[in-house]
Amino acid sequence: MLIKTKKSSQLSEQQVTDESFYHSRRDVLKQLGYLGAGSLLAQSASANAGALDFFSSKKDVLFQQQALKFQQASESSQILTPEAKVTSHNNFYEFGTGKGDPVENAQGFKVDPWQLKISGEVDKPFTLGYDDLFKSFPLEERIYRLRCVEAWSMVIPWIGFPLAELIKRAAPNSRAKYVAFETLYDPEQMPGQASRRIGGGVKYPYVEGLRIDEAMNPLTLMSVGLYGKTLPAQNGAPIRLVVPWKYGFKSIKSIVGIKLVEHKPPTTWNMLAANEYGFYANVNPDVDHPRWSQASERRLTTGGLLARNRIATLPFNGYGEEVADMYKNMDLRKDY
Ligand SMILES: Nc1nc2c(c(=O)[nH]1)N[C@H]1C(S)=C(S)[C@@H](COP(=O)(O)O)O[C@H]1N2
Ligand SMILES: [Mo]
Repeated sequence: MLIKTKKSSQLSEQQVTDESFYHSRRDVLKQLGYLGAGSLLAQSASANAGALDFFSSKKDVLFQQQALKFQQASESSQILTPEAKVTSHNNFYEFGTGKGDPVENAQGFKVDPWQLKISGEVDKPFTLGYDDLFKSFPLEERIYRLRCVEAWSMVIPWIGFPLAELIKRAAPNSRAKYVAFETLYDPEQMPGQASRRIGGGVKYPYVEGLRIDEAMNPLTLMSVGLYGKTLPAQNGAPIRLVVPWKYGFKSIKSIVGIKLVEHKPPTTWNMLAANEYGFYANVNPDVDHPRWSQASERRLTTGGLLARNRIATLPFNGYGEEVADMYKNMDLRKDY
């Protein structure tokens, strides 16, 4: 699948390190004896592993190891989180608040038939059925970092289409200033909606919102799949939002309603704790959560030691080049 617009922050499949490639490089390094306890950083280093053969003297080998570390440092933001992790470590409170609850409780979730209704301040409202979700707009693959407000993050290969395409088709009118999203409400299928205890006290249905320019930004994706397959239920099947420069809670799952509206819509986490979760929720290492720091994050990569990979959090989750302009007249400490 093609990535249409490629900026520095948009990764292509060739640029990232997938799980099997990671392991094969690891084996090469191991054979060469470079995988001692002190050289963990070199584990994922380098398409140039073969080039190590050319370094004969001890000094040159050390130099090369140093170079590999640099390469690892710049590559660490690009290692794909393994599929098994992406689909088993989830936040989807409709299916329970534990990270392992959604994969367990969402297995029987019925997504076909589905109805996604686009309405509100538009000239051409429409509804998409299950099959329409996959064939109405050209699908593309986007590899994005997902930064949860809880300070962990993943790198996920999504499949989807720009939200802008869907909105354009609805022909918004001049009153359309915000976009309001709503998750399915079905307590019979979603145990978290039937029980305050299981659902963490959240008011359902889960709702989210974006300003219209944020919704129209080319990075904003409607996702129908990941790792080359349709979305697993626990990741928000059959269709969810992905806004890579914002905290993960903005990326609302299992959407049934998209409404263009004139006024800023209510959003679930903001309603629950306005002092902790703002409407904008742009990833920002300089604005701490009242109960923890947002300066760094735990990147979920592979199992083992790297699973505890602590890295610096970047403003706008590293997508500033594409999105910072939208906020140039705002105080992001106030509008967190
Ligand atoms: N409807 C709904 N959408 C949701 C959530 C939720 O609980 N319910 N959790 C959010 C949070 S906090 C995060 S971090 C992401 C996690 O997406 P993932 O499980 O696919 O990684 O989904 C977001 N979307
Ligand atoms: Mo999150």
